[in-house]
Amino acid sequence: MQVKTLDELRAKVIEMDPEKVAQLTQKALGEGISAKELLDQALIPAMEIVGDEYERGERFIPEMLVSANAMKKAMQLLRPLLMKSGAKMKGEVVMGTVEGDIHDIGLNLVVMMLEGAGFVVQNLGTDVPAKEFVKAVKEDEVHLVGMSALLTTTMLKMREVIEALKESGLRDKVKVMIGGAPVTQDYADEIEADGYAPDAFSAVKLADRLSTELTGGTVDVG
Ligand code: B1M
Repeated sequence: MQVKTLDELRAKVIEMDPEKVAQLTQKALGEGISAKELLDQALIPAMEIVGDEYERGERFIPEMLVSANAMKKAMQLLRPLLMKSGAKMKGEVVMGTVEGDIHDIGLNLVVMMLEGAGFVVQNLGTDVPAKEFVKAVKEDEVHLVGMSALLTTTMLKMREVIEALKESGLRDKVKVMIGGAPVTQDYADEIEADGYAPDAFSAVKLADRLSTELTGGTVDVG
């Protein structure tokens, strides 16, 4: 039964049917399927298939967008579950998708998970230039800077953000974590980021580790 619902849900994201996606997400939750299972076994694999179809020329950008919106509908329903937590505030994170890049589904998922885990998150959104990250770190008691990139061209902007933090004398004040489909641990090492996470769940573990390294544990967040 559960497998059937997950199969249907995956299919409806691919078939660009946001209403049905919302209905099936509700149904799946009613069947006791967890938010993590929904993401890992239906929603994220569906977006991978959508991307593969686009790459093969079988799908156009507007269609990719409708599938993305279907996924967002599901995420609205998952949001309260992913954010349910009695955790204490662990630190402040500034998050954004780097300049030139408008992909925000992964970014928003990481934001929701971090908030659910007890971090205060300032979400700068998409297409964020280096100077905006620097401004946010300057203006607030920020502990972590999180950057997302989905394009091989825009991931290069992550290095610029780290360089801009160095030039502003802020690099040692924060830990920098990066992620997104084309990003790897090797790339994180190369640009001297403090960590890389392949998915939203490991992003929380990474943020916990980096935050503890920086602050020694729980901090007061204004
Ligand atoms: Co775009 N797109 N897209 N797209 N798109 C990809 C990324 C692509 C791989 C598709 C393909 O060709 N197979 C390809 C990139 C190729 C490359 O660079 N190697 C591509 C392209 C080419 C483009 C355009 C250039 C197309 C064009 O205009 N010719 C264009 C670029 C626009 C721009 O940004 N300037 C474009 C546009 C779009 C849409 C607007 C139509 C839409 C985005 C809608 C939106 O986000 N609001 C879109 C979509 C939907 C995709 C795919 C299909 C799905 C992305 C997604 O949401 N995945 C994507 C194919 C793919 O990724 N397989 C594709 C689901 C999401 C949950 O995963 O974002 O990877 P992801 O996030 C994960 C992890 O990566 C990680 O955790 C998340 C959850 O597990 N993570 C982090 C992410 N950030 C993290 C940060 C962390 C830690 C972990 O710490 C800070």
